[in-house]
Parts: sequence; structure tokens; C-alpha cells
Amino acid sequence: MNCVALAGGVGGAKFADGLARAIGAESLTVIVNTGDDFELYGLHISPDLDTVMYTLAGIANPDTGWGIAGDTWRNFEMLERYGVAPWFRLGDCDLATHLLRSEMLADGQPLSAVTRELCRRLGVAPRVTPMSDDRVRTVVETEVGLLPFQEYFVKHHWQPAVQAILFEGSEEAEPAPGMLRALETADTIVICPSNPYLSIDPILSLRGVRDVLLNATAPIIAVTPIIAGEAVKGPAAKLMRELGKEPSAVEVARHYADFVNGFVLDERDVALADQIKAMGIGVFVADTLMKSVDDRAHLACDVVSFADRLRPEKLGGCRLNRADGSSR
Ligand code: FO1
Repeated sequence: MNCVALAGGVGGAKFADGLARAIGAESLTVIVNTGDDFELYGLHISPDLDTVMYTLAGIANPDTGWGIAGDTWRNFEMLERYGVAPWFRLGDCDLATHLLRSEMLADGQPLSAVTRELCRRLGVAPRVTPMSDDRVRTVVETEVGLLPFQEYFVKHHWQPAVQAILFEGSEEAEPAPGMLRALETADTIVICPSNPYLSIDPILSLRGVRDVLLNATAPIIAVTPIIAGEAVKGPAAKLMRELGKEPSAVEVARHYADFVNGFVLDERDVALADQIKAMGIGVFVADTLMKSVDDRAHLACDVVSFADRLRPEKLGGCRLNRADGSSR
């Protein structure tokens, strides 16, 4: 089994963790959005890569979804003593990641190699790759002007109304080494329950990605990030309204309709299934709210089985590694 997942943000990281538990970490490749990346204090920060890496390493802060569980904030307190009022908080343990990543990048290593090395040192077994080694930056056009992603998302708490979303650099950027090949040779491709417009679209904007998905032999499944018209976390529903779209799972399915074969709909939205089927997309209804690590693995196992049902020839299903390590 060779599963490739597209992910960004907290929801994507949790589902990627579920996939690793459901099919085995060695069967999983996670392609991660880097449009949220930015420079702070001279450090290169890759929030979505870190959220995926920490979640797969089992050290992510369970309350925020980002940063490291139990982290301390002494560096932050000292910055405040210097009169710096950082709106973007870096924990002391989290800082080690930014220091090492920035040093490796400064030594000329590409982001994909840096990510592989950091994951290796944290014992993260799935292959995690940035969507590109080149600079791509999500910039949000809002009622208060153009905002770099983290200023929109963190400094302004995603409150300014959005008119458009730009991915600066994506025309020139190359997909990360091996990424297109991974998608071409995948047995299953999953679009994780991430924000379609802020986390998945940057990946889809890269040269060749849409073409590979349109011609993929693997079944492509998208998991809804919207339940009963609301995002599980973050601005997706608010963004949809501001972009003139209905904040519903149907709209998300429509957003991916060119290339997805299956859509995982939350059971609270079961009434929407026929509208999605009418687009020629298979529908699987499940409880998609991942409240525990077991929920992640169960959902991922159901999604992989759903993909197998959509595949012309049958392949192996999944074994469910429960959070306590037992399997059945
Ligand atoms: N999000 C916040 O809302 N406030 C923060 O201070 C913050 C710090 C932070 C540090 C490292 C990191 O990897 C992520 C961090 N995030 C913070 C989350 C980040 O903005 C989002 O995870 C993504 O960029 C959107 O998915």
C-alpha cells in the first residue's frame, strides 16, 4: 500500500497521523503546504511542516494543534523584557526546530532534505515533504489590504474579510523532488481535511500537480473539513462566505470535483450526499470529527477501505493500530 496525502494545518496533520496508524507509517507520504512559511527573527518558520512533523512524532500540543506539548515560553518572556511584543509565539522547544532548520537552509540544504533530516531525528517514519523547495507565500487580499498569511491568520485572527488569495512564487516554483512521481505511482491519494483555499490550493497551484491528479490511476479521496456549515477549526467557513461560496461540504466537493473520485461526508451532513453524487463523486458518510487518536485511525482506516472500494482492482485493506499499539 502506497498512500500519498496532501495536508496543511491541524486537521490535515491529525488525519495524516490517522493514516500512519491505519496503513503503517512506511506506506505513507505526506505532501505539506508551505504557503504559510515566513521569516521571523531571521529564522525560517514552516508552520504546517512543523504541525505535521510534531503530530506524527506524537509531541504536538493537543490543545492548540501547533507547537510542542508542555513547551515553555522563557524566550518569549525575555523578548517582552526587551520591549518586543511578538504576536507570533515561539515556544522554547519549538525554537530548536526553527534554529536547526534555518541553519541547515543557510548551509544550502533544500527544505525537503531539511524536513527529512528533522523527521528522522524525531523518529517520524512517514515520508514528509514540503510541496516545493522553492519559496511560495500565501498572501491574502483583505478589506484592510494585502496581508502575508501569518499576519492575516495570527496577528489579525483571520477577522479581516477576504477578497482574494494569492500564492506568490507558485508559477515559478517546482514541485518538491519526487512529489509528482509519488502521486503518479500512489495506490491511494487523500486530500486531508485541511482548509481547501489556504492549505490545499497552494499545493494544487504548483506546476504539474493538477495534471497528475487528473491522470492519476489511484482513487483520490477528499475528507470534508466542513461539518454542518462550520469549519472544525480555523477560517474555512468564514472564508467561503467572503468568497461568495456556500459554506458547505457540497462546495468543498465541487472545489475538488475535477479530480476526486470519492468524498468523505460527515454524518451530520448525510442529507447532502445526493448533491455530491450528482457530480459523479462517490460518497462515504462517517463521523469525521477526530476527538481522539483512535478516532483518527478509525476514520483513516474507513477512508482507505472506501478508496479500495472505488479502485477497479482490489488491494489490501488496512490494519488498525490502536493508540495503545495493539492491532486487530
Ligand atoms: N498560531 C496562533 O494563532 N498563534 C501563534 O502564536 C502561533 C505560533 C506558532 C508557532 C509555530 C507554529 O508552527 C505555528 C504557530 N501557530 C500559531 C499556528 C500557525 O499560524 C498555523 O498552524 C498555520 O500557519 C495555519 O495552519
